[in-house]
Amino acid sequence: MLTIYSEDHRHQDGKNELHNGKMVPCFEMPKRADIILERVKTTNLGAIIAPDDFGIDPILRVHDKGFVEFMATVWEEWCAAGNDCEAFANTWPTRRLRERIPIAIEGKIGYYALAIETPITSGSYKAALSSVNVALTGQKKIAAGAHSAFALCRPPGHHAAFDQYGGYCFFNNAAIAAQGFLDDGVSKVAILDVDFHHGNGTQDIFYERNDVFFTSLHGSPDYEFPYFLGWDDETGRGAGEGCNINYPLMPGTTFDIWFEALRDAGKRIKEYGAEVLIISLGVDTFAHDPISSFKLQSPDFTTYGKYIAELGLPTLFVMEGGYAVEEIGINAVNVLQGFEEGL
Ligand code: OKP
Ligand code: ZN
Repeated sequence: MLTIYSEDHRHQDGKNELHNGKMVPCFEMPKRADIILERVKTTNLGAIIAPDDFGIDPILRVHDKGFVEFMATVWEEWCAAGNDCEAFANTWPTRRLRERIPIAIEGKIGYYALAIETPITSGSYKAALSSVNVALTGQKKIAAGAHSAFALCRPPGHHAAFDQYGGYCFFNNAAIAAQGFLDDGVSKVAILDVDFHHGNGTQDIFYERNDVFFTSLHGSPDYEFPYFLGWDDETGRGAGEGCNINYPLMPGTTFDIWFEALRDAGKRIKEYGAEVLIISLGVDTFAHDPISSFKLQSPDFTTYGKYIAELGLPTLFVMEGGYAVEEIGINAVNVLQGFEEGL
């Protein structure tokens, strides 16, 4: 399987995040991609190529223009306001406040942020653009006839909504790739999100559409981030009714329960009639992940990769989360190797 990778992910290198009341080193760190890349190499998964540059037009197909402009200028505005540290939001347009975009950057950042943990740094925008290019390069390879590709994206993307960043995500790489397939002539795309966290951003972007089917297995929002979306009564709206399926699962969920949900999701993808599949590949379902609570073991990733291949669809793997850094390469590449075994 072909891997797409860019060194530019290094430009997102936040120092700290607020976790359980303390500032701790960011879980989402450059080493995550380094370890995955190393595993791709040692397992001889296949060729590794650098991405092409697609500019911002494909991003504007799924994200708000004001939001993309904010991402491009936030660091400059943050520094111009006299700050000499990473940028965080601290105020939000919550219930009964107005959703009007303030002029001051401290207000604007709260308008566009969905959570507090993600530091915006001098290189965030550059890294986010490179991650989009990695996903789109994989998408183009598949559109040109490849059966699969691995977009080694970093930073991740599935929490990034139409006009919001957060949860370590800036632009929604998987959503941009899905729109890329549609723009290249595919009529039905499915996105299967296996990250431990609900893909609220992807759901948000396609909620009222029937050309992208979104399904996600994740820790129930009653207990886990992003807390405010991801229940099983969220099935899509308008034309999108029936094209969104969530599998909220209890903390402590083991592989047998998880895999049963995955097989149900797979069945729904087939029923939908998807022509192409995108996997939002988070491996934070691993038992030893430091911020998650599922119980998958490394061999389980191979098992489910094999099942994904049995769906018989051209498949783009888009890297999302996974914070047990030493094992992230084994777990992510196990999925890809399982997929190849299942062909
Ligand atoms: C990004 B991705 C844990 C708080 C978690 C943010 C998690 C973002 C996960 N106490 N806060 O889906 O892997
Ligand atoms: Zn996650």
